[in-house]
Amino acid sequence: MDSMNLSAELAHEPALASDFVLSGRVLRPLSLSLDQLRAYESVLASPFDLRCFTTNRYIRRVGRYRGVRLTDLIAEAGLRNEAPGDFKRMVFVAGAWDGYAVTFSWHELFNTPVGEHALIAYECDGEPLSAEEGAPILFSGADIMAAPRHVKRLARIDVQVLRPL
Ligand SMILES: Nc1nc2c(c(=O)[nH]1)N[C@H]1C(S)=C(S)[C@@H](COP(=O)(O)O)O[C@H]1N2
Ligand SMILES: [Mo]
Repeated sequence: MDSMNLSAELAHEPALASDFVLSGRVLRPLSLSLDQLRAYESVLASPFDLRCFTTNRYIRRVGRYRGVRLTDLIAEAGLRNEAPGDFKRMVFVAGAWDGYAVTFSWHELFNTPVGEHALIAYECDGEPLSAEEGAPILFSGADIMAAPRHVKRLARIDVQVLRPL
């Protein structure tokens, strides 16, 4: 599915659903509620400054998110490599209910320190985050600018294999 379709489809979802799915080029698609997410092994992120990439406006200091590593969920779903080397062109498109989306690549997640710090967060400073507050939030704690990937109300992670040139 391309990102335009992703936005159109998600924009019609009823308000404040908090389940998200991991689907696309996987063996076992996952659909998880916030409660199910809480049952996984979790990690604690470091506080960070949130600054808007587009406007350069400082937004706020964000506390310590707790969440599940994206790589753990990908491992559970299992990647579907149909041809040798497919994973080298594999991307993870993470979209929210409002159509906002960011990408990760397979190499970035599994072959750089980014993967260790890419979390799907459901708690901040020990307090549960509600859907109204943005949960689940996909957050990339190893991004080096104060405008990290930070997707509120994550709805879907779609695993795609890009065409070679
Ligand atoms: N779902 C979703 N997540 C999003 C956005 C958005 O529009 N939708 N905007 C991003 C941008 S551009 C910024 S700067 C921050 C804003 O965070 P705030 O809404 O808590 O101020 O969230 C990011 N996450
Ligand atoms: Mo932003």
